[in-house]
Amino acid sequence: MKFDIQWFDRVNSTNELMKDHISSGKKIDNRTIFATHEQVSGHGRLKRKWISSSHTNLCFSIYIESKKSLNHIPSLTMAGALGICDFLKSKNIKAKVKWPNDVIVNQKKICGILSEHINSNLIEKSGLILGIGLNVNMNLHESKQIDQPATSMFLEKNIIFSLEKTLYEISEYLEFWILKWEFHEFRSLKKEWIDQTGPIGREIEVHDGELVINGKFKGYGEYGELLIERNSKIKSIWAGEIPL
Ligand code: BT5
Repeated sequence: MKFDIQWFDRVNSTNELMKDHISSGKKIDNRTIFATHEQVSGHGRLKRKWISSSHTNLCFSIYIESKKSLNHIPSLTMAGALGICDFLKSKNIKAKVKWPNDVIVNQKKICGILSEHINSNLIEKSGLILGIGLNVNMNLHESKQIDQPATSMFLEKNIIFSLEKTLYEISEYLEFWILKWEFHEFRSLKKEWIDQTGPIGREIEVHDGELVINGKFKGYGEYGELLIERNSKIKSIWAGEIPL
């Protein structure tokens, strides 16, 4: 499984570019990557802004042809996070995944992931887009523009990394986890997620907009949804944020 990496100079959002490309009936092969040197309107979940200076970090989207149901989108995000995490560990950066879509280093966010579903009747394609923002060469000043603690590979290692080479290297790690996800979805990731985000039984707090849910972390459900015990009942949580 190899990726076809296509670089763009400046786009609004690589996820949006890929969605427009597919929905307008243009040809796209499985495992195509759209990467950009500048992303001017990058976004996360709920249209939250993804901030990234031009020619500094990686912003890219991968097209994964798939007929899997929408329930499997969260675990694709998780597979992407594990791939990024393994890549960072290979650079001696102590990264950990954080539910549902982040990679963190020393309690600071280094990577955010946004997976979306797309289909086009024009070319009879149906698939998922795995959008990844990874802070590569972001400096301290740039990190202060972000409204939550953030770090980058540069801030962790004091080395400037080539963006092209970094993306190429990352694709090898993503390949490993995406293949696993294609065979057994969340089942193939569960152990690694629990190892990195445990221990089970601890108290956690999940924020979903204004809503704050407290309870005992009980692990993950069939699709990667978070399970929390409250008042002796298990609640499944599909979206939200665990504060850093
Ligand atoms: C995410 O959303 O973390 C998913 C971000 C996905 C970005 C990629 S870039 C390529 C592709 N094209 C797109 O348009 N998007 C994808 P969420 O969990 O909603 O977190 C968003 C929050 O992360 C913001 O509200 C900020 O608090 C924080 N944030 C923004 N930019 C950041 C950065 N560079 N590093 C760390 N945190 C950041």
